[in-house]
Amino acid sequence: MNFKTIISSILFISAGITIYAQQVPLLKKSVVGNRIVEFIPKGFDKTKTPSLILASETKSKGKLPLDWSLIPEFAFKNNKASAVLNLKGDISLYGGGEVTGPLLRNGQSIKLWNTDTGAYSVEGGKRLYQTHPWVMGVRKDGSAFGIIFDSTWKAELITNSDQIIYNSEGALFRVYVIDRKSPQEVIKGLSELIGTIKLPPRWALGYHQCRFSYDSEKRVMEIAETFREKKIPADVIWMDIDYMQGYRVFTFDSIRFKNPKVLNDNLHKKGFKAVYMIDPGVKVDKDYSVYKTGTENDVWVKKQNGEEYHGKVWPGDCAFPDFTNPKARNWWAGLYKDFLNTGIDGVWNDMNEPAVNDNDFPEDKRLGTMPYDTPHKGGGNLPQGSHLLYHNAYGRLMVEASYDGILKTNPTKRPFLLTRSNLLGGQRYAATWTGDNYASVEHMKLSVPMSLTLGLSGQPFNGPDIGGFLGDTSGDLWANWLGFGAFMPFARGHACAGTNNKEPWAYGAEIEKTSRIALERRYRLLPYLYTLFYQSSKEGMPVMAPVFFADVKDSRLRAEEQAFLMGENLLVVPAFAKNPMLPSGIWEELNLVEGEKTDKYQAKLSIRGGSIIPAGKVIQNAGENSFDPLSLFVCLDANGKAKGELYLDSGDGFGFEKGDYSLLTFSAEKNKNTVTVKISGQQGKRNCNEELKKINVNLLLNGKTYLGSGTLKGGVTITLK
Ligand code: NBV
Repeated sequence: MNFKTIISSILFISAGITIYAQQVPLLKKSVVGNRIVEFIPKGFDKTKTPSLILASETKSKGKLPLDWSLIPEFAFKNNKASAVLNLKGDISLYGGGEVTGPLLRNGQSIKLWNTDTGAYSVEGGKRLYQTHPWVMGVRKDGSAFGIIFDSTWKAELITNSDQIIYNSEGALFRVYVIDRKSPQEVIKGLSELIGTIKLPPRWALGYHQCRFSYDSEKRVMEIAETFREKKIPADVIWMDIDYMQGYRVFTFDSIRFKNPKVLNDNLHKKGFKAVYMIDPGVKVDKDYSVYKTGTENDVWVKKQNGEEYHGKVWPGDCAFPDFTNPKARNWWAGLYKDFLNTGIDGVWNDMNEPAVNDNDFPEDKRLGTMPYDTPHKGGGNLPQGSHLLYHNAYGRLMVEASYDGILKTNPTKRPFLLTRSNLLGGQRYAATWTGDNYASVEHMKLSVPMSLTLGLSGQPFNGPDIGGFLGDTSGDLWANWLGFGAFMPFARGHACAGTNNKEPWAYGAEIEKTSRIALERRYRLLPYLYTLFYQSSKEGMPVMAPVFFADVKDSRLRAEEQAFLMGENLLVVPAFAKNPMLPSGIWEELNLVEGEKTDKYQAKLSIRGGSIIPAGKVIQNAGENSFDPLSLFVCLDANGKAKGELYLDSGDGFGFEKGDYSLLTFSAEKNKNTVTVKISGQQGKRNCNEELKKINVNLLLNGKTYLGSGTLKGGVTITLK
């Protein structure tokens, strides 16, 4: 046994005593994709550790390449399985999903036990709402690898510079290792295993306004109207729990929300969409239809003695659907029909760790959920199992059921679902936000690495509560946060009950102006953002990417976590950033709307040499026509060339799957003193000649802007003077 093996055997530390774990030999190692290897330890049993992470079962495509060096070692002791990957050389580690702390994960550890953690206070922020047993390593030369521990058992993930250690509290599991030439290729490999997001409706990329809670129809309409009066772009108003009748899910308060259909219609007339919250806990009330039908269909989680498990959440005593059971998922999906038929556009699943407020059992009073030994029924591909196995998958299974229900109700619309809890791979069903942050500069800064890490863990559609959820928000904090939050994939302002008003106009005229500018910039960039989401839905690339993606060999950039990239062509430097490490090469400042340059809160935007960024005009909601005209921002590389893409379709529905979309490739080339910009490729059947009648080109060269305009067919030629 060498030193490393001894260390990797010391995996279990209980009550201060170190117990040596038993090494477990490999049963099978096989190639299951392009430089993706599956490792199965001897003794692995699918009925003890089912996969809830992979999008589909893998197929063996042959034996390991001879040069393959990344081989995990498994161990097992006292019914607890673990795995270690020994690392060689200087490696930058990333991933782990929803985490606090730095972007660069060397020397970090997290607990994988989905937890309701206000202000990220539980266990010093090491335990959050989601589980992503995934780590990516980037070597000095820019090549990279990633590892999935395919398990949902309660666990701990340690990322030391020389070892990645995963200690679970359950049975043996499979491991997947991807080893490719760049981190981007590794992320693609990850999505080959866990799938990608579905293309969201275009409106979901607009600005979202939320509060716990806009507590009456009247207040909701006031908020919507104020956005339009003040010409601050926005797409969505959110209904938090107070719209419900006594916190009963799938009901509406009979006084304050007595006419949801009328409310939703009125919102639609103003160009808004309406998203409503649904929690998993169902009030125990024999006269409440959801509880009644749930009981009739035998869907509830039951205790070992066969009685219904009850736990306290918002409505008092609640029963919880056992989402491991296909019958329960089906029943749950069915509840969305009448609910959504009131004109609701999107759903927000909260508290689905599941958070339970009253548990009190010896090992850890703050685990905040049902007891470990609570049985779950399973069914279909899922075995019967304890809460210790299924806890981390509860939110993921809930959003699968919710997604199905939303799609079944409105089969011609793309579902929009937001979830607080999830599991690696759960991006297939829902977008996410980073839970209950605090209105502080610290949490504002933290929101960048948190979102980046989720993006590097297969969840590109994410963002924080802009402005901070808990505590009062000052105008200064709000403006700073929105100044860069406007460029995050999911952009929603939210506020906890009892805190100050946090709408863009709540802080006086100056900050209102700042907010308008920030959101106008986002809305001008919607064509680019939508294109990024399209690409992400195809290949899994993060929409918000770390700066080191711009040059994976530049070791200076590996820890940069103030600035970030939107796609790979737009650099965003938040106003708070102090001495950020920025990529070298050609980058030109991008200006989009009047007033942004003199506003101290706006993030600085730069476009990368060699790229073309498509933009629209300022619109008030994503449903308006962006393209009159289409603007192309062009920044040439050292060879005088640039290229870029624009994806467009009807913005909702599934016509794009049958070809009703257009993916345009633009290219620019400098020849002596002229630069010509033209379409160099087009995919899809959508005829966009009418939509994109006119093109304006902004050529950004050596700090100057050259303007030109023309048509889609004819292209644009600019003469440099
Ligand atoms: O439903 C109320 C809140 C919600 O606003 C927040 O975004 C969630 O993370 N919810 C948690 C319940 C508890 C809030 C203290």
